[in-house]
Amino acid sequence: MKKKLSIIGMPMDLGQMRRGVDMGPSAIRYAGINERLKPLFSEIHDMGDIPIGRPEVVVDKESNLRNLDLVAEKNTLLSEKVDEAVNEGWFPLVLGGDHSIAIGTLAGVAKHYQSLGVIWYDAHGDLNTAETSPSGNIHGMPLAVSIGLGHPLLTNIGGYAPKVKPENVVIIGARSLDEGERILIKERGIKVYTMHEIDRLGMAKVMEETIAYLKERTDGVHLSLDLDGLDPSECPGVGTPVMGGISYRESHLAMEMLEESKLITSAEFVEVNPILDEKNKTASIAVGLMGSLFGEKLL
Ligand code: 6HN
Ligand code: MN
Ligand code: MN
Ligand code: MN
Repeated sequence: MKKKLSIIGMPMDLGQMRRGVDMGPSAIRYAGINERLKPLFSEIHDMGDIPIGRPEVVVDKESNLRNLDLVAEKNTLLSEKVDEAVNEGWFPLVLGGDHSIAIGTLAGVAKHYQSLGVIWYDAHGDLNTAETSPSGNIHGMPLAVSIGLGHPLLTNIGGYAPKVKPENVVIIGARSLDEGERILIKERGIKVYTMHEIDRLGMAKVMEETIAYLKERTDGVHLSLDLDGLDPSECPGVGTPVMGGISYRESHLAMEMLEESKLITSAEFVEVNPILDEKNKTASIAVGLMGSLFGEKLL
């Protein structure tokens, strides 16, 4: 892990329809991110939030994508901030916002690596395109966009595509996949640990395999952690909850193993929606997981 941390808030809710996820960065800050991570870094810069404003919802006529232009525009701003942080030697930690923000984070990060890996910790695949999406919501598409599939306004952010090779992606926690996503996973050889494999192998084995797999083929790994990857009984503050998820304990172990591996070079925590949460529980879990990811030790 790098010694200097740059926190970038991305209060964007334009990639889906439920209000409140724009308050995610505030909820995570309120849960004590700075205090918790302070002992783990030599320096922390909270860069504040990317300005999103309160724009009107516009569905793109041609593609049927909700807020296409705005999601592209705001993600471009994010990608520039992330790029700058990496250039200056800071570890970028982005706070969402809905998962469409991964488009901007990855656009800012990927150009710094020959062969970036991605861990997509999520109940969903986020591998839809305009053609396969059941909702038109861009938060269901960022992983597809990052492997170069989707609207050019999104895939070309930062002026290059794709950001990641499909074989450099590992999805962990999947339990809700749309038909088009299943096809894509098979066609492109994306590695997926569904809840079935997590139950069967245990999280320790899943992480051992993931780490060995990525170590062999990547020179940096981005962690994109959607809080809906965890079970809604523990993380109720998310817009698209799916029962039967990863536990807090398993997630904590996963983060500790990632820390030991020293593989992770950037991260984002997304989909925290304090309006749907109970006493800021989901944001608090996010901060706890960050503690483990960045090397917090009990003894
Ligand atoms: N997320 N597969 C569904 C869709 O609308 O494409 C749900 C996506 C959820 C996205 O949670 O980041
Ligand atoms: Mn997601
Ligand atoms: Mn999800
Ligand atoms: Mn532990």
